[in-house]
Amino acid sequence: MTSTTNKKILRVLAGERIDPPPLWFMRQAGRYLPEYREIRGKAPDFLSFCFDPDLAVEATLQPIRRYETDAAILFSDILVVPYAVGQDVAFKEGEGPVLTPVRDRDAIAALTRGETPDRLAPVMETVRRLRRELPQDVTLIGFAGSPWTVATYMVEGRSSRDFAETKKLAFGEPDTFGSLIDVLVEETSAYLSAQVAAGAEALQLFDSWAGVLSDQAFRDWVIAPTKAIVERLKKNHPAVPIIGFPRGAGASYVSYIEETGVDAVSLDTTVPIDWAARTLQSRVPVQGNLDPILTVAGGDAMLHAADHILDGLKGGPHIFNLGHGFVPETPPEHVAALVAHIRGR
Ligand code: 1CP
Repeated sequence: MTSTTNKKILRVLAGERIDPPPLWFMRQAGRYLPEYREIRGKAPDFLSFCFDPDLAVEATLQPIRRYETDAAILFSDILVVPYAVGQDVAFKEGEGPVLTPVRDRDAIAALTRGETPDRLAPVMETVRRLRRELPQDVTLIGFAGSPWTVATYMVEGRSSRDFAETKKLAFGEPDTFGSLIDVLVEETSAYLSAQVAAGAEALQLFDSWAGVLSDQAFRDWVIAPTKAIVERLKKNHPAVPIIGFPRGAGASYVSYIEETGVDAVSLDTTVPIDWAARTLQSRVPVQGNLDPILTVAGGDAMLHAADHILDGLKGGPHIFNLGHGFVPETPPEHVAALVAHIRGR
């Protein structure tokens, strides 16, 4: 396959095999980097940080300077969408996100619709500036959370282990829960479309909690809304590739690929590489899936695991990445060693 772009990530997403594969890392920016911790205090809270284009651009560029990753991912968070529809969202130090729960028809009806791109204008400014400032071979990836995952935070009001409130609503009042998912499909599509208009060249949908649902619920709350978002984006921006990340989906990765229309999938840590090569990579380009904790351990364990992934996926289009984001304890030197190892093969 020939290509007119020098951006390796876009070439792989278009189906090309490149050896060694291009790479980027989920949560490549953020707390494990001393240079991030240094600028984090310049904003009063995390959302203000995300909405300050000077700081968000700088945070996005930090890992590019360190490792020359092949993609930059916009520095923001999936919870800016609940904020944009009018929910109270705060990030409490050491506690994570805290939201005023949305659990009934009235609360869902009270959400603001149709204003997400305007309310998130500072994020669009960040995207525009990044497109100007990034090296020309680096792909700019925009992102959003998928409706199911974002809905868990909106309904629970915080991070959860069992998602009991969200499941109670989804199973007990599917029409009510469906109306929340509909709002999220609409607003997330508009938000991602605006990111593309501002300069995002590829998009990733993070469905971090896709793996906690039974088969039918997965179809209703992961596949159907993702398909609706992909359809809307393809109508406006047919050439922009969409990477889906249904973390923990297991065997359902297959129906997710076949039914949503995503252009590529990000593999979580638990997906067996030989199965992924046979069953998933034969359908779409794949990204992943090093266990992020291996980058805390470092050394031979990390490099051998990376080799297993590189060898297993070398027969088709592959973007090297993690199976989930870096944790704050990750030594940046381990990441530098991993990048050198992959590029030196
Ligand atoms: O104080 C701080 O500095 C806040 C820490 C932090 C950071 C650096 C949060 C809070 N979010 C982020 C950035 C972020 N989040 C990015 C951009 C940077 C990059 O990838 O380099 C992205 C893509 C996200 C996405 C995100 N946020 C997800 C999906 C991916 C995943 O990790 O599963 C989720 C679930 C969130 C929610 C979130 N944001 C932050 C916290 C503490 C949480 C809760 C996580 C949980 O429930 O376990």
